[in-house]
Amino acid sequence: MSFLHGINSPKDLKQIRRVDLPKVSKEIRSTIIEACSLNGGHLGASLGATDLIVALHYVFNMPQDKMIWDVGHQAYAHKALTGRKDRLNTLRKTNGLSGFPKRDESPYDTFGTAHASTGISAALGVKTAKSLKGKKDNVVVVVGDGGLTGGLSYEGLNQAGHLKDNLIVVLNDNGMSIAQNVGAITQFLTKRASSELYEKSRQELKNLLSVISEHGVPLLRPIEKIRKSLKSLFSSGIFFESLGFRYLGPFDGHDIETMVDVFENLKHDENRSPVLVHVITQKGKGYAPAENDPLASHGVKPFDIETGKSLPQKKAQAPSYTNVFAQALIKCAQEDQSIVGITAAMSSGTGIDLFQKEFPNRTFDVGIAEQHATVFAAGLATEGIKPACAIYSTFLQRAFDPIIHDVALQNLPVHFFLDRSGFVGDDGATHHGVFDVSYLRCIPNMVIMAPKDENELQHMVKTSFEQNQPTVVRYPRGNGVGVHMDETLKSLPI
Ligand SMILES: Cc1ncc(C[n+]2csc(CCOP(=O)(O)OP(=O)(O)O)c2C)c(N)n1
Repeated sequence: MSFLHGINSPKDLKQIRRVDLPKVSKEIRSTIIEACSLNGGHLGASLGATDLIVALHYVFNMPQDKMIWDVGHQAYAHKALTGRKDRLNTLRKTNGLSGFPKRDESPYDTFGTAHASTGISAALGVKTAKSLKGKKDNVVVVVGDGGLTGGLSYEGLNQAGHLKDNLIVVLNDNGMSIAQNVGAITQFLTKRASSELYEKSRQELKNLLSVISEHGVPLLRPIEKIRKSLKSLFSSGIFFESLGFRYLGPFDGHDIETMVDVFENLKHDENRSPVLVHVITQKGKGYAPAENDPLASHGVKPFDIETGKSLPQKKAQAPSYTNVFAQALIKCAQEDQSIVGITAAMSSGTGIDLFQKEFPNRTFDVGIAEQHATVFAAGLATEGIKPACAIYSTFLQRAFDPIIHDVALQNLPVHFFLDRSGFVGDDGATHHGVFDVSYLRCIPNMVIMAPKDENELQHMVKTSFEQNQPTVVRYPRGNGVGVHMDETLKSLPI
């Protein structure tokens, strides 16, 4: 019997017995796998978030209650449960479903997303608007641990802790961004590190206790109190609690029954403070090839369901622009020790992973933080370091002010390499790199280059590092045109 067949809106989902919800998840996963096997897409994140999405839609009353997805690449199950299951196989196709939430696609898509770390701010806006109108509807935002590396998330948390409205933030923590997540906050979230510390302190306390009891001092109760506060000190909860949030978790994000209980409690919550629900999920959950290779499963090309292997593509006649950039960067860095590579959580997409293999100590993955990457690079440049900031054209939009204020006005030689300039295809409007020429040309002191082919790209990489001022090289997604590649890099006249 198919459960999903009869679900045309979240109302239908609510008719299903709780114990059967895992079966619904399983069916949704099969639909997602099938859709991605045809069109490609964000497979791993969507499979990982499916149980969470089923629990959220089971409890809350969408679309009156509101649900917002940070990035939104993980929301395929949300699309399946909100009347779009039969169109999932059109995902990312012309006239098909968008790969991200989109307001004009469905009343259940509260807010359009795709660029990371906007979710908390948007949800806080929606929640505040509801309160201004005297409405008590719930507003839930789901943000990944990757999305939490972006500074905008903290601007949202900061105001939410201040406004004290009962916004529900669900942290979907799978330890991954596209690649392994990086940064101090990520380590803080990783319970392993904190529990080691906690265990050590607990052991020391136990030793102390045995010494004290030998002397017959009845100190058991105060010491138990210290033990409890130690536990909270070493849990990731303290971070959010100090920002004015209540912290619940961490919960198993694949245990639907528990999540339903947690969300039921929060649904009628009259507390005047925001809450963070921490759930631990596994990227690619339920599909072995995706579980085994979560990095590759983040964004997949059409594949064979049985093996998980990509379907054979037409053999490329020329190297990709990404690869040509990476090889040229490596060549330049072999000659010039001052060159470093910077990526904002896109090491494989930008080719910085190849640079990292050669120069691990000269590579910086700053997290999903393009704005920070730009100012960090400007700081490096003041000390004579030559930063190569490899960022997709669409994501550099976020760094518009730092490019002007921190880089260009100080005429600092920061070198931007904009992959995915121009149209990008399947990811759609939010990802097209079509604004960079307009938003960069108006900025003083910038040299902007666009190669006509892959050979010219490699020379432009060298040329960039010879300029004592900011430079940008923009190049498209995909493969070059197949021209002869010069062995030696040369300087081009500006
Ligand atoms: C501003 C911005 N930079 C880069 C990206 C590319 N990107 C898409 S998803 C993703 C990782 C998101 O990690 P997380 O939020 O933890 O979600 P997960 O895929 O692990 O579920 C990145 C870096 C983006 N969407 N937005």
